[in-house]
Amino acid sequence: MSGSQTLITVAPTGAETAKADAPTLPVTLDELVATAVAAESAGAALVHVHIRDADAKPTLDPTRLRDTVVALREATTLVVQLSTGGSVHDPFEDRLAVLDAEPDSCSLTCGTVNFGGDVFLNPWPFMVELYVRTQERQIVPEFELFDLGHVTALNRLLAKYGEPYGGQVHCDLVMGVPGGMPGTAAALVAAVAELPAGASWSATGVGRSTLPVALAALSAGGHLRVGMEDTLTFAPGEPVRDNTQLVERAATLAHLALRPPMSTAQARTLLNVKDRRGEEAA
Ligand code: KMH
Ligand code: ZN
Repeated sequence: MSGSQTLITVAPTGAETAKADAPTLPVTLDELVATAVAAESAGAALVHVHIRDADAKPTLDPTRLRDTVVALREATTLVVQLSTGGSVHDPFEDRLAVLDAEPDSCSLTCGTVNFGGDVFLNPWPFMVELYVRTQERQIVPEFELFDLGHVTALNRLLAKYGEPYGGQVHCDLVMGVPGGMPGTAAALVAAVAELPAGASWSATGVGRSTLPVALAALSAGGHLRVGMEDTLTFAPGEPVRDNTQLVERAATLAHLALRPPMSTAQARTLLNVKDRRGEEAA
């Protein structure tokens, strides 16, 4: 599936880090839009979005989500992907309602996983409900795979409920979460071997597994996800400056691999996202 170019996803915020602990974490809409603009210039083609409330706490507020999608579409040509994972504390109904904001894409995690001292809940009935809604709403799901068993659940989902909207199965291996699969080349190869034929995939290494996972992904034909949702340390003892620094490093790696960053137009074609640009005013 490799293709000749690399889709770089930026995941700028996440739900776990406090602004006080990472001052350049984008938590306001203005900060998020500025981050997205810079990320697009640096080579990103997709933005994976978590938002914060007025107190910089994670939220799935429907109005804020919709405003965020509109603002990102106005300021960039990035594929806009909303997180349906939210934080480990978000109720299922709120996570399902994320689709009302009409993003191009949404995350869909294929199973429950221990998440440090918490549990990230994704039971089968929730997965099914979310998947069917993506098909009805014509939103491209990105299947988040935190563990090898999640790949099994993905294959089961596709077998029972058919292909995703757009027809392209696109996955992200989220590796190195305390409780999920390790961020190693061996784990990446094992997971990729079980993906459905023709699937495209990126990989994310959390924390210190960022670089090993990125290098393994490039060598195995995969795409890259980077950002402050996953990585706050650029090198031992050196905090990440900002999201742009991580996207620039990913772009450099992609160029070194002779698989340069994909444009946003190419990403839209790869994922077959519905063109919703221009619909916002309604
Ligand atoms: N914040 C994690 C509990 C997703 O965005 O879909 C879930 C997460 C996955 O980040
Ligand atoms: Zn996320």
